[in-house]
Amino acid sequence: ADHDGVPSDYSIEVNSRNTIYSNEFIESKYIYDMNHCEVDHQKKRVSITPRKYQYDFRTKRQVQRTGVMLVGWGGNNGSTVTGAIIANRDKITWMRKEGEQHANYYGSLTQSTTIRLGSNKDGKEVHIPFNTILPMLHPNDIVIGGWDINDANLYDAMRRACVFDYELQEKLKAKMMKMKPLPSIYYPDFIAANQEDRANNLLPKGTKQQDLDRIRNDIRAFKNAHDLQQVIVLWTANTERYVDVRAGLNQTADDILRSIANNEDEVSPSNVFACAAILEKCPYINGSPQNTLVPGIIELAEKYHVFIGGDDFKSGQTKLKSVLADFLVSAGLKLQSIVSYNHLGNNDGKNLSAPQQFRSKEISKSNVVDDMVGANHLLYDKRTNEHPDHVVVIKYVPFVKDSKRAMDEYISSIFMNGLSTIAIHNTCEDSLLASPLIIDLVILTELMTRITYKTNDQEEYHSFEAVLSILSYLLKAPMVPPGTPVINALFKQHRCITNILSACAGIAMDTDMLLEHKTH
Ligand code: NAI
Ligand code: DG6
Repeated sequence: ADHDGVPSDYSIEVNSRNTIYSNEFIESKYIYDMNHCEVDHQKKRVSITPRKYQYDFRTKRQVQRTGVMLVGWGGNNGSTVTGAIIANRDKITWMRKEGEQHANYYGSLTQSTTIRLGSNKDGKEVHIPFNTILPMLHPNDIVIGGWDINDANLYDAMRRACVFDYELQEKLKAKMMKMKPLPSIYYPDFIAANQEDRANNLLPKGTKQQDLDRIRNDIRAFKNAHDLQQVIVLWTANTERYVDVRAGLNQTADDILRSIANNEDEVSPSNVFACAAILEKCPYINGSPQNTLVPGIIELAEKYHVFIGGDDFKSGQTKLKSVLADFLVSAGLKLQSIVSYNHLGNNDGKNLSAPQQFRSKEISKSNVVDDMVGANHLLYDKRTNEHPDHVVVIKYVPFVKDSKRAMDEYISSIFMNGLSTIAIHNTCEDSLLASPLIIDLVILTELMTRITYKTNDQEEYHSFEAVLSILSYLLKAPMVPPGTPVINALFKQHRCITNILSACAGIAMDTDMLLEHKTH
């Protein structure tokens, strides 16, 4: 074999003056090379000045005892990720017509992918499991809890989801029956009216300020009950409609807290959850498309030095789109039209059958090729803001349940104005795609809370920006710190994660040049 694969229980050690290990930290020095460019349109010249920046990274080695509180715990994603973690932790096996099945973490970047480190003395490529590059939380150790407006216990929720095989459901029954979501916040105006009959597990009627205080209390109680060092709050509840964004309502941290105190109608449940998490110094991740993380909440997170991330898990169709569009445009083919159809029959599909909730999803699904198109002015005329037609259709078809159908057509202009049409059909359990992303979001967010950096001119170590753009790979409409570029192309997003983690570990990052095999 040309590869030397390293098992998950190996640790890595970097032999370099630039990496120092102590009991508490892994410290690395990293030189970041960047080209500063000046474009002089009059002289028709680009002048480039390569510059070097030194970063000192410091990663705490001790993984924190971490819990995740899912908003929408009793939903398809919530019950699927919970059952999967228990099944993996308890090494559950089950039978179906194809034979015995074993629990796994397929689809998880941190658990089921590898990173190429380099070559050994025989010239064999050495790959390590992703989760060995730096100390990382193991999914089996994540403590799960959360809220749902529906009172089903997690066993009933899992049965309702129709995702797992019957025998697996029965083997999970004893543990999942005992898990019950906490009562939650329900402001009917924000999710589809067709969800009303689900809302039977609600906080006592009160003001939005009382809701905020109760959610904060729940977070504290969960942290204490499980003796946790870190709690991450993650929204996997129904897609809400967009909230208005305007001065006085939610443009600043003071605005949003005042709006909650004033019981403003335009404050959504997810706004309240995000504020509660931040005020409790817990990272908040938005797995749905709505614009929860309004400027005021971003400012609040910055003020409290708490990480936030979003929006909307990037699971199947969009993940492929962010590869295919990148492939086409990078190949010099002019992508002209993308039409994406979905039909699905789960509760998410039912909620999205209402226009305002569909609109939130349509926005997050539609912007995912902008960076690739924007980066190629040879194909797309900047002056006319030329871009491909892009249409997204979602239909609710109850019979197919969680087994979502995704059909896409991509049409590109090719050499000498020929046309190339690519059609794709994917059938897949939606929750089996989203659940590993929830796991990765928790693991990477926990890791980021242990990493600090300083540059040459800084005395103190700092955390990364509050908006965790490193999570972009996992999200359809990645949030980035205000004024910074959004990257949707999947492999750029992937390299961003592996390169930052390599820098923190003090490892030379994989440039894919393989010069050692191309030179004498
Ligand atoms: P689901 O409808 O099965 O689950 C959502 C749960 O949230 C329900 O149990 C509902 O009762 C609960 N809920 C609604 N409002 C709530 C509130 N204010 N507080 C607490 N609980 C509340 O949906 P599913 O399939 O689990 O998806 C969850 C979210 O993730 C949706 O917004 C969906 O658009 C998003 N998503 C899903 C992806 C997937 O592949 N499954 C991918 C990308 C995003
Ligand atoms: C139908 O589009 C329902 C949605 O919630 C999607 O299933 C979900 O956003 C996943 O979309 P994608 O494009 O990442 O597969």
